[in-house]
Amino acid sequence: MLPRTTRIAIISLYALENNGVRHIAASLRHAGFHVTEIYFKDWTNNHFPWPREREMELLLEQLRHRRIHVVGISVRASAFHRIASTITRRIRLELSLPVLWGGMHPTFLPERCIRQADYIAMGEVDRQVVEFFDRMDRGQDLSTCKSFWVKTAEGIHRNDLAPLVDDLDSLPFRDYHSHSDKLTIQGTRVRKGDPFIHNSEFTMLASRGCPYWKCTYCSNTVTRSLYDGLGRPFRVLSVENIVREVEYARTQTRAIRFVRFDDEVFPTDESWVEEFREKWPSRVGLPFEVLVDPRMVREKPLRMLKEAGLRALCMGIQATERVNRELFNRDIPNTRIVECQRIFRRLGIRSNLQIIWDDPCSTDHDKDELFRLLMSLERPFEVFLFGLTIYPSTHLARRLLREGRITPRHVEGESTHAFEQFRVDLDYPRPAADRRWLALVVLSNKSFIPRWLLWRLYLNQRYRKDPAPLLRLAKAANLLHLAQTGGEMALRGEMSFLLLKRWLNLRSLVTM
Ligand code: B12
Repeated sequence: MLPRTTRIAIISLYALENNGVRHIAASLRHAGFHVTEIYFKDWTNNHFPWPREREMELLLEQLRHRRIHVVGISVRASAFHRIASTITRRIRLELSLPVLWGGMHPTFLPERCIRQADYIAMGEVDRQVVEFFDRMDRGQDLSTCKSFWVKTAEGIHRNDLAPLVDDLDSLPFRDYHSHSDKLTIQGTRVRKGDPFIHNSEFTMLASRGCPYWKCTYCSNTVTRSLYDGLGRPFRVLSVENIVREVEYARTQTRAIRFVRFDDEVFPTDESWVEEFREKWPSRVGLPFEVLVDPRMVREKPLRMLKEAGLRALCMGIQATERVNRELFNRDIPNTRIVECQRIFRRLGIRSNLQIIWDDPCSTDHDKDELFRLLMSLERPFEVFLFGLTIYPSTHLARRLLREGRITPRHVEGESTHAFEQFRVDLDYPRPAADRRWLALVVLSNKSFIPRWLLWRLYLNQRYRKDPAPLLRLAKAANLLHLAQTGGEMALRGEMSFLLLKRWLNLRSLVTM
């Protein structure tokens, strides 16, 4: 291997787990580069405080102390645009280092991002990033690197995207061992070592992309058109590779109690699932959780996954039939949701049903229908409410802007909605009618409240004028339910300081 002289730092903003940073760092280390991963602050539910001056100083000190030559920043979510710009300015001003941005946000808005950074990486760049730094290391021309935009004195070089990596197994595992080259900056401290590996929860992906990719609010509508003709939109890792990654991670820690697969949708191809059922229990043996889509829920693969240790899943209902079809481009009848929940109950898999709230299209009638749909589902189930966040360049953003229903200020990047109401909380200011619906939806899944009582609350005209008492009831029920869930996790040995810190935000309690 060639001796490399370029010393690289990659910064993760407010995410200790950041897959993107971990993959990029692993690929570069694999090619012989010296890479420092810097985890700059962590996320907490609905609260992303602006970096303190001391945190900025610590970051700059570390870059100086480690004699870094070039800094990469992972700008995964658009809401981080301003924070990333501020950090970039400080690095360039105080250290005169070039800065490279990568992640979903520069992929969505390259023209805007290249104004701030010296270089941007578009889309997935596991292989191209090695070529980019290889050229930099040899002092060669960067301006023709595929998937990269490069700012030079002559102007901006905008290169086409390289094809997607088809064989995900060919990529190195995310690195969980280079402890001295991993730092976390939070408050007044710099901690060495991997900040996530000692957590009870291990997160990973079994795939990249999405087989549906048409839901208007999602990043996949953007990446799909960018990668048109450049590879399959949905790629799945082999079961063997997944199992090996967990085995490798467990050589670094004994803390892992369960695994959460963060895929857009977990693979359900039957032969793949069958192999998973054979290998996971004997070689990993940990409970795991996945995300599914109502269009792919079938009893047979789910039964096999249950046998392998699947204990809970998340499924996006998003909205009722009309809104799903007309606003989100999801053709999913309500009867399908009812059927899915029946399957989950038959198999004894805990279901977390996700709903998008605060969309500009749902009428009183739609909310009524949503409540009725939830009331018709077999209990128990969880309801996870998310506030609609409008990501730039998505089909939804473009349509709502075109129709004049939103202004550019409502689009993430300008807006930081994902920081404030990503998960809906009951105290957020909303019109009275909406607060009543929200309270009813939050109450709908609480098994300790009988359904007849819920119908009486629903029919009571008083709450239409003044939903405050209903909201108080919903808050109390939610708190009780959260305590119950937290207690169960503690009993299973899964509660960690990190999870508490992320989710126990008393100013904005998550609704479940
Ligand atoms: C899993 C996931 C999460 C997990 C992360 C788990 C983990 N271990 O990383 C969790 C639940 C923690 C999470 C949190 C959030 N997420 Co999220 N998440 C995803 C999801 C589904 C996959 C991300 C992923 O791991 N991809 C696989 C990796 C390998 O790809 P990647 O991150 O894109 O990285 C590649 C390239 O982008 C690039 N790259 C990335 N960083 C860098 C840096 C440099 C220097 C370079 C050169 C290249 C580079 O190279 C990488 C390898 O090819 C995406 C959707 C998607 N398809 O991307 C949403 C997504 C990224 N999330 C999103 C959002 C909004 C958030 C939150 C803000 C939500 C919230 N309020 O809590 C937080 C932000 C947390 C944070 N501080 O970053 C949005 C962002 C949209 C936007 N424009 O803002 C997305 C796109 C989903 C969507 N709705 O469309 N998320």
